[in-house]
Amino acid sequence: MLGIKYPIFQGGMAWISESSLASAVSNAGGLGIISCVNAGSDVVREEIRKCKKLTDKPFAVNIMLQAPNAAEIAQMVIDEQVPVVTTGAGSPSKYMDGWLAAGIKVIPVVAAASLALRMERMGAVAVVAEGGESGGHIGEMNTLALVPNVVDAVSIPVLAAGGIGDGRGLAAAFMLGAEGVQCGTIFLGASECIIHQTYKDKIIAASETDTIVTGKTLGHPVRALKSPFTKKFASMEKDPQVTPEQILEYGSGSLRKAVQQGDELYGSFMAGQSVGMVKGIRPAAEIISQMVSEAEGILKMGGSWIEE
Ligand code: TUI
Repeated sequence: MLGIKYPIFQGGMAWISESSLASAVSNAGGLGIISCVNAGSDVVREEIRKCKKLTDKPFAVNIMLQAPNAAEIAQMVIDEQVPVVTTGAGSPSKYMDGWLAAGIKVIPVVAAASLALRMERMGAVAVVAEGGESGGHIGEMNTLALVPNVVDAVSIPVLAAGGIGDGRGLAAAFMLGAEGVQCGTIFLGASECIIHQTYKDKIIAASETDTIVTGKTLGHPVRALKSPFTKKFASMEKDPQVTPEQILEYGSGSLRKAVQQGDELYGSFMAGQSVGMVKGIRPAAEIISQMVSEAEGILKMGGSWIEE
């Protein structure tokens, strides 16, 4: 459907996934995805053009629907003839008709089966079912229970996301009825990923229990590495003297501080629970080829679970 070799998407990560990472993933046979949260549409347009120079393979643009400039980006992807758009953090219904008319393949990220069904009816070609193991903004459901429910609700392909960082996760996703996966955290360890060295060091050092979800009281749960920032954020959420506006103000710009400055005090180092699987820095192509060969090995052994 997309003209990619392996059913592995690199999740759109705000401030992080730009042309360098996206083109590396696409060149390696996956689907690289450029994020738009970080910038005005002109900057994203430049990233799209750079990506087209760096790869002749398909790639996508991710639109975070809560971003203030989502409408502007929604038009820009039409102008730039981006072949595939993924969306997150809401329903893209108001942009769907325009994208479909422009021939764009739309793949919304959903956190519940009900939205997946609405998206299929609106013309989505696939959905990413993202569980709460993921980093960044998350829903309520976890991957193991979410994916089969989404698979049952729709007849378009489903990609599983959340907690998947190696070939075992890819094989498990197939067992749940998914046709592919989307991974974010594992690509934080890609050589082509532009995050600050401090961010990389923290990701490599972290184990699976080192993330925390904050923002539930604001209706915007976000998973990130435990840090001075998340500690302060969580304590503000518990303090009746502190208003939601003050908390939002404290959080504003925190991801950028982590990505660009490696700010250990005020940075939000977003990461999913698969962070324990990131053991070092290696090219995106190696991450993908290892994931594929590991999954193939597991799937070939599949019959051994059944008695003759
Ligand atoms: O969007 C994400 N993950 C993100 S976006 C982001 S940007 C950011 N966030 C906080 C601070 C600074 C920057 C970081 N991580 N994932 C996709 C996703 N979508 N997860 C959950 C959902 C979702 C939730 C509810 C999708 C649809 C939805 O439905 C709402 C509706 O209208 O039914």
